[in-house]
Amino acid sequence: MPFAIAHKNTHFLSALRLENRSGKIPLWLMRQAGRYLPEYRAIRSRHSFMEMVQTPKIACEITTQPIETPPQPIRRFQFDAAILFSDILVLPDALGLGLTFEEKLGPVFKYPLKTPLDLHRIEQDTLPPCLDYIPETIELIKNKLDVPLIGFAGAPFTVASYMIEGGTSKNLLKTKKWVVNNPQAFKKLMEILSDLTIQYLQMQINAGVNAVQLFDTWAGALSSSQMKELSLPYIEKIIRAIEPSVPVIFFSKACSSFAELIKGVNPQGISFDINADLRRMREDMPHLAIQGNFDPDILLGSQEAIRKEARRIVDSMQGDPGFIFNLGHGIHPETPIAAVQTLIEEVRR
Ligand code: 1CP
Repeated sequence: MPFAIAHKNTHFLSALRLENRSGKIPLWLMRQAGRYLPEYRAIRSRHSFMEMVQTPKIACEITTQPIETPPQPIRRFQFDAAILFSDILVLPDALGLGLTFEEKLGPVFKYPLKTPLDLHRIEQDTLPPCLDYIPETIELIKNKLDVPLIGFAGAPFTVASYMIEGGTSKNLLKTKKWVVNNPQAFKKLMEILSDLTIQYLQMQINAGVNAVQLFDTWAGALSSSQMKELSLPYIEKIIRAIEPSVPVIFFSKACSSFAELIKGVNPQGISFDINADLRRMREDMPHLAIQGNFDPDILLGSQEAIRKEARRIVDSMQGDPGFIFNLGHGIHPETPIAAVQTLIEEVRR
């Protein structure tokens, strides 16, 4: 296996290679550096989200949780990996779509792709230099961190859906209209995005990330034949380009439904949504790392409920050399710190 380990904490990277025999289950949480943390909210009250992401010192501080500043999760919770503080939508922002994050609305693009005629606006062979803050941030982080750093990008379909919808959408109907009425133009969009995503991830790898996660949150909006024809080939292209240098973990809220298809494009690991029975998934995919899949809603419940569900997942994957504990989706901003503490304690027991 080509992936080098240069950290004191090796559990996460060895689990990705299915070689974790330490008895310790590696653990990190999607959105672990986000809004549930009071210190995140304190910084956020002084800056816009994009300012935070685009200022390497701030993005580094949020990712690495330095020991000098009071409670920060890597130190407080001892996660086994950190994830770059950024967003899947910074790539379309760099392509000129004008991203802001608005209270209650979430991400909003000022210049969405309204029709296939807009494709010419984003067509380019190389990454815009305005993304240079990303490697700068990663280099700062790497100097501070003693756990592996995860880089990431959105998968082309999920990123395209935001570019077409102009922001968050319940049913992705504008996107589905493109898919149905203009499949050729949609493929063109996926081609542009997959080529740029490969460059974007390679830039992160060159700057020092140790693994990458590809987020295809909304893939479940596609039928399986649409997934096969319009999305999967581009995911496969990205994985093939990236895997020789670092492992790729694929995440979607639809991983349970598309498990067989995703397995077929050979990511090193799959991060499962809450619906998956991980032990069954392990029987179906003995050679992939499996990450997941604690229901983040349960973190809003009682301590006993949290302990019980954590125990159930840990018991079902006990001794598995390729298991990484995570949530089935990002942590809710309302999650109490004590709930995260309880979850981690129970997994570590
Ligand atoms: O207002 C704020 O403070 C912004 C909140 C926030 C944060 C903390 C957003 C806006 N993005 C992030 C960070 C983020 N986003 C990370 C890195 C940090 C970490 O994990 O700790 C990552 C990996 C993401 C990825 C992301 N962004 C996804 C894929 C994962 C997922 O949660 O499904 C998606 C869909 C986005 C879009 C996005 N960005 C922000 C929000 C609130 C959303 C979701 C909007 C929606 O539901 O449509």
